[in-house]
Amino acid sequence: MKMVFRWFGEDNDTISLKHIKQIPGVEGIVWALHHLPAGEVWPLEDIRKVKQQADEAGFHIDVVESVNVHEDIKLGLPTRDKYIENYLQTIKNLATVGVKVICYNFMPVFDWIRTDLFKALPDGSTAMYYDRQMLENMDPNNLVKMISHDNDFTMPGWEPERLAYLTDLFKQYENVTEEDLWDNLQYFLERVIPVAAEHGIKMAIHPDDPPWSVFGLPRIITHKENIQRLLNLVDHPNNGLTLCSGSLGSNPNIDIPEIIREFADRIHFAHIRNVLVYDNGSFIETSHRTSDGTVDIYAIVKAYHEVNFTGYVRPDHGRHIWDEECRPGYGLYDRGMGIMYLWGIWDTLQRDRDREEYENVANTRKY
Ligand SMILES: [Mn+2]
Repeated sequence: MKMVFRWFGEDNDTISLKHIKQIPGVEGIVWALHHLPAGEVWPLEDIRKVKQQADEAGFHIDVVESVNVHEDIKLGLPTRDKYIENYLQTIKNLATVGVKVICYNFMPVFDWIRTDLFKALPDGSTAMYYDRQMLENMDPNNLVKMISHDNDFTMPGWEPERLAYLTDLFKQYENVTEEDLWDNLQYFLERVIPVAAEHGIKMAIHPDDPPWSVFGLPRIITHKENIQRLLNLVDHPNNGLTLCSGSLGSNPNIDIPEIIREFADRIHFAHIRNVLVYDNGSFIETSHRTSDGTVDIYAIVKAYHEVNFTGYVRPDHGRHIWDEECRPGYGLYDRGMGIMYLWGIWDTLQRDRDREEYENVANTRKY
């Protein structure tokens, strides 16, 4: 696995590249041009600027997260062709600096959803929390007010220009079914995958977070069968996944190691993190350690090791610990510890495998 770390850019992140450099084994930053609204072409000049910053710090910029998909594409409006053209141009521009993977998602209106960004855990740290009961009766406008009141950062997926039209957007989605969304995703992928492939870029869709319908909006990247359907929409190696253990893990019925084994060659990017799912279906993000949550992180890393995973991996979110002031979910400390937990499992598995192979060779020599 190739370890990478999400970085929101100069003046847009509390964490410096210098600090990221001190986390063992991190080779690249996962980045985006966060100042651009979805649908716009990413200018070469801006892309090269990030490339240069990464070069100076000794990082690659192979993975972009996210190039957001304009709502008109998800809605299947006639204007989508213009936005798809822009998307293709962004792909071409990203290819010029050697980008290899583009993470994106196809969730209507909202990206990820939480009800509390700083919920206290028993150890005194805070983490992002999703209250399932609270959301069932909630007006989406109130959630937006609450979430933006809670923090000072513009968060990916919650850009103000998008949310200002919330009521309009909901109206537009009123008659959009899951099947419509599948059709619109297929239309998008049929145009994007050939161009991405031609430019050496793998598209990696992020599962819906959480993986079920919220506020009555359709959601489709939600479980194994639908992942299979997504891969079949355009059956090409460059049509792949960002497998997020935290998103899928908030549904405890999903067998993530099984998904890893089955779709290994289509997983281009792995997000690894843990969540603790309560009996009532609400969940909170926890440390990466298996025993702290519901997701078996050990079994997940083991599955990646078994399939000889050579794709990119990042710790996804972390708790806010040691009084760190940071973007919700994106502090330095807990994600740094998460990486060391992942390396600990990986290195142990690797050492065991090396020893087994050595012993096999030694045994063969004996006879
Ligand atoms: Mn994720």
